[in-house]
Amino acid sequence: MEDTRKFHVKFALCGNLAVGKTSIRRNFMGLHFTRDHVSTLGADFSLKKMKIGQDQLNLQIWDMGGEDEYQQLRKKFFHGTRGALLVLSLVDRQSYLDLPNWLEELHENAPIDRTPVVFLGNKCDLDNSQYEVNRAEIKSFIEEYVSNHNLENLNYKYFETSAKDGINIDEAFYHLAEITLKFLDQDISSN
Ligand SMILES: Nc1nc2c(ncn2[C@@H]2O[C@H](COP(=O)(O)OP(=O)(O)OP(=O)(O)O)[C@@H](O)[C@H]2O)c(=O)[nH]1
Ligand SMILES: [Mg+2]
Repeated sequence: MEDTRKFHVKFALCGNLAVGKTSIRRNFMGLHFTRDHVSTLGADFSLKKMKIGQDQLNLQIWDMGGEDEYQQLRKKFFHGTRGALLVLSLVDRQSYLDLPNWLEELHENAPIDRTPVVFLGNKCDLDNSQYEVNRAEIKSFIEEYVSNHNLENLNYKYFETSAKDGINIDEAFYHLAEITLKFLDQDISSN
């Protein structure tokens, strides 16, 4: 039988204030949902082991505070990020409009051609009538970004999630972990 390979991998959860980053991390960690918004000060992190095929990923999940005033501080926390979960809230149009700023900030600190990103449209449990952004525009924004920057091999994907009801959270982390592992494999074979 093949030996289990172990990798230490850093993921970043980013996106505007109150889109649900901490709630998503908590759901992934098996913790209960809270209605209160306790804004993350600077950044916070969780550790979780994940099995992908034969491999074990020891994930460090960095959850960035969304406040503008933390931008300088976030730089430190982004360092060494191997994959990102970029979160918007479906009921907050500004969080969609600000996606380019987050991508710019991420890619100033992690190489654009080697850092896979998954996009999460969070709060999908809320009624459609409250949505301020639709799936088609999010998808076309992502497609355009991928094509403008030649990122087809990074397999960027969009998930609609609910941290409240636990919809698509595990799936999004699993997808990101799989893609990240491909790049880790390439790093090993090129060394
Ligand atoms: N209905 C619904 N509410 C959510 C969901 N996820 C988060 N919330 C609520 O949205 C608010 C903000 O959630 P947080 O997880 O603290 O957001 P955050 O992105 O970590 O915010 P900052 O740390 O301030 O940047 C809280 O009141 C949560 O209860 C969701 O999937 N559905
Ligand atoms: Mg938070």
